[in-house]
Amino acid sequence: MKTVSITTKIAGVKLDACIFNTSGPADATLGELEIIARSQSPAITMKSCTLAPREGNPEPRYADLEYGSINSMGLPNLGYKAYIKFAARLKRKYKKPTVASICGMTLAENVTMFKAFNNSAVDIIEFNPGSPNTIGKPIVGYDAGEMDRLLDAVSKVSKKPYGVKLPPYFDLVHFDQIAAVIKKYPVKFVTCINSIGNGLVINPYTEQPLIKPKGGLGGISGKYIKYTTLANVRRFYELFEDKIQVIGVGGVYSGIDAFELILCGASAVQVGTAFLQNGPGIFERIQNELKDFMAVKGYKKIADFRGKLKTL
Ligand code: RRO
Repeated sequence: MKTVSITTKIAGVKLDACIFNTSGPADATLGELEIIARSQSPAITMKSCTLAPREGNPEPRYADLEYGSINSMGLPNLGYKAYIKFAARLKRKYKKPTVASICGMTLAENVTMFKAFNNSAVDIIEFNPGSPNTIGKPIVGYDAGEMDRLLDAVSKVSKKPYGVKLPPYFDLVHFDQIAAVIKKYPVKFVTCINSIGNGLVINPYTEQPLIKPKGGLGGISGKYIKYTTLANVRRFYELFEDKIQVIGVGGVYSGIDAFELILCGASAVQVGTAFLQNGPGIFERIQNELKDFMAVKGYKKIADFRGKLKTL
């Protein structure tokens, strides 16, 4: 077993394992981030941040479902300055790479935050134009023109390696359009996928939705979305010809789920709902399951099978 390695590199930053936490679940406060720091997650990804602190949407705004979750958190976060401080502290104490997630409300806000993170302990920036839950705001990642404008602006100021967390795409033309925009800029990776936006879960007994914001509409995550994750990872891996890395997230509960994403081309895998539902031990469990499955297959490192999905 010792001969199996699951180390990886994202944007040039070495990770001791290829399974880590995604931005969003239980990563908005220093206490929550320290729980991730003490787990086997090889990096610490922080909640998407905005210029000013935000309370987020009214509660209830999250519900566990049989096979995943629905959320309309509405970006509750402490404001970017808090995450600059947390990153320095976490780095000193735990020596793990930190990932900041930036989700500004306007182009100017995004530019301000990218500039500020240049002078921080953060190792990697994940730009998040894919949130489905900001009331009154469209999902920016579905507008190729707006993506172009934003990437142009942030690329001009960012000195840290950065990637983009994408919403899920469903139409092959949209993959082509977004990939063409991303290729124009020094984007190091894409993270596929954010939750599938604007699902509705209702309780037939109470005749009410499960969550309050937007009449019950929210992002769907967990096992429901794994096949959309696989398709998005695969398509972007092919379109980027491995020149821009892909991180897979969405529906990963086991080592075999992670294996499948890597087989489709992912260089690393993030865990969201499964972390919320199972606690921080999930990272070690998935890593061990992945190593066990690789040993069965005779693979010694993720490069042995990454992207090598066979054809029929
Ligand atoms: O905070 C949220 O409501 C949220 C965000 Br920023 C996101 O990117 N994805 C999501 O499912 N929820």
